[in-house]
Amino acid sequence: MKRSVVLNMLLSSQGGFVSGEDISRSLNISRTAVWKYINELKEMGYVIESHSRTGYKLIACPDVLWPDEISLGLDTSLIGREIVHFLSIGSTNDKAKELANNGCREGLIVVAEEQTGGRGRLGRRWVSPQYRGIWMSVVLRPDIQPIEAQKLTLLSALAVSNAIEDCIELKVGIKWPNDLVISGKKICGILTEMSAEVDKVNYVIIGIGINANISVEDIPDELKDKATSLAIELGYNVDRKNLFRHISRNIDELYTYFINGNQWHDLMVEYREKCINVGRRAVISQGDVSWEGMVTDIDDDGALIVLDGHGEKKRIISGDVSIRGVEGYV
Ligand code: BT5
Repeated sequence: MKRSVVLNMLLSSQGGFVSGEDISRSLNISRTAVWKYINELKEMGYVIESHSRTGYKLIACPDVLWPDEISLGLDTSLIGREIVHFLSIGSTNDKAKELANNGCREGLIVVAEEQTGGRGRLGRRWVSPQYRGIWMSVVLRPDIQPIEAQKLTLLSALAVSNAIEDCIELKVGIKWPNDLVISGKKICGILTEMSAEVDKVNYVIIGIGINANISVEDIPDELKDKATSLAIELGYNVDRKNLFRHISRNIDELYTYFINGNQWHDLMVEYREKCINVGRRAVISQGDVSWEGMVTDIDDDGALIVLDGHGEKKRIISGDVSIRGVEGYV
């Protein structure tokens, strides 16, 4: 997209001026078209100084995940080759589903600054305040059996935890199957939804919610003891654009590894290392029934192996099961 190229030229000049002439020549567009793109960028929140003789200088970028900017340098093969952005939306998963039903390409990402109807599993609410997090959904079209789709949740949890660790110096743990935690509190949730026939997956939507720059005041009281954000843990705000690119790259890497038929077992070895549940007691809840046990392992299908009170091994598959620590969230 030409506007993105104009932005890239301004960003690359690192605070220097870029002449309208240079932009118009490199893009093969008129000076009026250059002016139009500059104005659009200004409307998007970019602060640009214009001088009739020297040209344009970028002074500041808005903290908004505009596709024009977050796609720059995104060298992925599949994930995020197309990005659809909203300042506010009900749920990015719902939008992604709609686009997938209309035949969008694999790897498309829907990202929003705010969700007014963000969803967790089983219809739970997902708090998604504006400009504070990364609320995104990825459309995948894997050639797998529906039963295998659960692997994509595990794969995504691993990819996103690696992406966060690429960007900040904190260890991220995985609370089986789909929560990412720092210091025993949740910083990210993943919601996998699928459209499938008996033996064929039409598409899978991976919805990812990351509390990047959420402040303590943004967290509802009832969640304060189990939710946190990267900014709260670090004491400063993170660069959401950089984090978004790392997430896309890490999912791209693990997903292409997976669909190319590589060793799933190797991913599970890594997942197990990051999983905070193994070796701990936990309360397993399924509908109205809850029981306590010792988590001993996760098998290669991603099922939790739990020793119940009678010393009997139970294999727990996610879905409608939730798990918490004996004394709290973890
Ligand atoms: C999840 O569900 O953790 C999946 C969350 C997925 C959210 C993403 S955002 C982009 C995409 N679009 C959507 O509409 N959804 C996805 P679950 O394991 O059911 O956890 C939900 C529970 O987490 C809630 O019942 C709260 O207790 C808690 N919660 C809600 N908002 C939270 C937040 N921002 N941070 C931490 N915990 C939260």
